[in-house]
Amino acid sequence: MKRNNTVYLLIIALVIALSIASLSATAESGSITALANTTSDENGNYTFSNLPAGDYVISVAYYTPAMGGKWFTGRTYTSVGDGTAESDVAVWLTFGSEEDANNIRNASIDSSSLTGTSTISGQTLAHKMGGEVVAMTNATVIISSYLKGDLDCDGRLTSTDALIALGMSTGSREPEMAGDMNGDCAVTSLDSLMILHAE
Ligand SMILES: [Ca+2]
Ligand SMILES: [Ca+2]
Repeated sequence: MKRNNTVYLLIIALVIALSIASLSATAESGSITALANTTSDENGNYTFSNLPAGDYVISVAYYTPAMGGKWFTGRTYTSVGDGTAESDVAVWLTFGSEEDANNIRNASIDSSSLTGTSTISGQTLAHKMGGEVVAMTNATVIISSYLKGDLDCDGRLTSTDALIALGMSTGSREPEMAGDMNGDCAVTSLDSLMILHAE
């Protein structure tokens, strides 16, 4: 009887610990720290300069009062070498949530690491109904650095990230290019293995 009680208490403690962990994960997901922000021009062009070599994610938010007011969001992963320029990095926008758009628009900026000489530039684009490509002008564009393979965004590569990548490779999760370790533009079980080995 006593042993049963102990097991019961342990299970309750585990459930509470897991709930707290998931709560704090939700609370953190809203805040984004970016290296820089800008607004795309009248042709949808954006440029970020003074970047050090590294892996970057570019996030875009756009609002249109048309159709009763709609938010668009988009994200592109890219890398740049030391002192080089990556041009034509397109960010494709689709209908997004107001919450995601506001997280991008309200991102806090820490530009202290912008001491490099690399440049990333491109266009913010969307497909009109019917497939025609349009440039999204005056969209909010932010750039953040990220650790390749860190799919739970905790700053480390662990077996959790490998499991998430495995889920992406089997189609049970939406693939994110942050999980593409070998740069072949797909998340496969090989990427999952590479994350596990990098641990
Ligand atoms: Ca991680
Ligand atoms: Ca890959």
